[in-house]
Amino acid sequence: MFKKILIANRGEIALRVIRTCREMGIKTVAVYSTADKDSLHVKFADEAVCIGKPQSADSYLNIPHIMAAAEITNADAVHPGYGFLAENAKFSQICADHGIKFIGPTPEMINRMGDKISAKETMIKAGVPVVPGGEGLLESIEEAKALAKVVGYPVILKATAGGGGKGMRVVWKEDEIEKAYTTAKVEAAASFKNDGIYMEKFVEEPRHIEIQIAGDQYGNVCHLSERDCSIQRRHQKLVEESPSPFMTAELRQKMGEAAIKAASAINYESVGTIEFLVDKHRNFYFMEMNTRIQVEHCVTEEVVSFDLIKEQIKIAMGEKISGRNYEPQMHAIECRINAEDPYNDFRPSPGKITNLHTPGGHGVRVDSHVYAGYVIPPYYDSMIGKLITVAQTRQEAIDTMYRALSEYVIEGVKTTIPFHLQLMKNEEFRKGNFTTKFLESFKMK
Ligand code: MV4
Repeated sequence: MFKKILIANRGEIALRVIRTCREMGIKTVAVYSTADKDSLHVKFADEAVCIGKPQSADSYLNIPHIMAAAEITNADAVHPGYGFLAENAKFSQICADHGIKFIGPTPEMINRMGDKISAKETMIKAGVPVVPGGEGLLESIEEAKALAKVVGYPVILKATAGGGGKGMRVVWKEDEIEKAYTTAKVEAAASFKNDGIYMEKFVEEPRHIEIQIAGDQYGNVCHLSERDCSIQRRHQKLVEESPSPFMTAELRQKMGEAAIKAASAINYESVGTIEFLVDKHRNFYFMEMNTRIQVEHCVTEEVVSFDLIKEQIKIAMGEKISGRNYEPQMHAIECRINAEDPYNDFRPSPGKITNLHTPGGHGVRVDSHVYAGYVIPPYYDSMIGKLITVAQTRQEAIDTMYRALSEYVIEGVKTTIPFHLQLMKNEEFRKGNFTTKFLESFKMK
């Protein structure tokens, strides 16, 4: 049993973890940068330790400072949240070396999935569908040209150390490949200190559908259905929902089975997500595995009535999972409320929240760390919170979302609320007719 958990994160996810710890009777330690001294996670935790200056590298990414905070407070375990150190194999290893349980996967599991070529090889061996393409790293422009002829244009070049969209190049015809190969390699080297790239067939206008899974220390793995995350802008998700409007019982069965195979292949322990690309014919392909709790975990919680943070902590304590899969019983939608100006290319808008009114009522959940008078620091991501609605049907969840967005008052900073209000009234969105390209043509009125 954990008596005390240190939360190596900030913002809404730190608060989210503290809330579950409270319910489980586990004491909490917050860590914070000097920019976050007035944050709610500091006030809500049982103890709080300042770990450095505002820049993430000096605080939330500073492993020695976080380990020192864990040791002086005598924490049994560390919850990394998402972002920051959540998928840092070195941090997971250092926690283990210090006898502090990292609430997440082992360093080996993080590394297996962190390198995209290695992840893809693992999936092929496990019988999980992957996008057709080359096996392993590209060694030369000539090899890239020859391979593209076999795979067929369009193709996509991806960084093996990448993920989340960085360092990718789509190539439509042979005369573009030389430049794409060179720029992808340079970008990969600059972003990841690893210039390895590989090739896949480019899947046009896909949907992004991911399967939530959980695995315990005894080899049991289950899935908790899907989330549709196709509403993204420059690889930033803005809206997520479950179930996916594109899902069928048959596809869920197949994708769920594939996700379980994927996680079982690495004996995955903790909660995690298998991301898939789904084409218009409902062919699906493994894209990446996220070895962490995700921002959008709440929509799954709402449709399967499950506290994923509690499950994650119980798994880390060595408890067994039930082993059965979970189907959506409701429909949930999440809108990310960011301090960004949707009328101005979603430009960040940090600053003081001068007035705040949070929506409520039937079917409404708000996960947020802000309050009236709170200053959103410019150093971290711009998320103010997440608004989640749940209802028996998608139409009702959308209508509740529109109503809740209309009640939300955030003054002092620009927010994404006007964008979400317009999206909830968009006919194609309401019909469930969208792919990852949807927002490219969406215009604010
Ligand atoms: C792709 C693809 C099409 N074909 N791979 C984007 C993030 C990274 N995880 C992989 N991504 C993509 N990989 C093949 N073979 C299209 C994307 C993609 C994308 C995927 C999910 C959600 C939004 C996206 C936006 C642009 C491109």
